[in-house]
Amino acid sequence: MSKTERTYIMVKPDGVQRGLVGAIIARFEQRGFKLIALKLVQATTEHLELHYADLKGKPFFPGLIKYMASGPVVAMVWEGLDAVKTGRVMLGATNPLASAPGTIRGDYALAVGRNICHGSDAVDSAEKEIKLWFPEGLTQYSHSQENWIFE
Ligand code: IDP
Ligand code: MG
Repeated sequence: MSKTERTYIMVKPDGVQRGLVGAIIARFEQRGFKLIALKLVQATTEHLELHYADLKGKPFFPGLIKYMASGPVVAMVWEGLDAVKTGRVMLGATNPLASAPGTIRGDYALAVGRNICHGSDAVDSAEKEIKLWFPEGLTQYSHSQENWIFE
């Protein structure tokens, strides 16, 4: 766990279509995380198959890839203390019906196959996902609120 831990967060096509991009960004900003990268991308099937390589073979895999390619996604990198685990807590459980109210999925979604937002599940998968979605690299800047967010 470090102040500069990074996680890959992605608003899925349903989150974009439902106008939830701003609400999701606001939650990470307000929590104190630093925005490191952000872009709107129409991902290819090949790219999504790499992103979800661990799930290849699951019965829902073809539907998942089709869903994720059905419109643009918003790809983001957020940095801060325990960003990966905290990002997952903010997202809620994979199945929105099991996600606590107050979480992103628990507030905005109902179906596991339309759960509006992705978040890395471990530091090593975050590193892989950040490289996959941002091969161009990330922007460096200092965050003026840092001394108010951390001791
Ligand atoms: P996660 O997104 O919470 O990490 P994963 O198990 O990595 O969950 O699954 C990736 C995505 O695949 C989920 O967010 C969800 O959109 C989809 N998914 C997972 N399980 C199912 C299922 O049983 N039916 C349909 N889609 C599923
Ligand atoms: Mg996952």
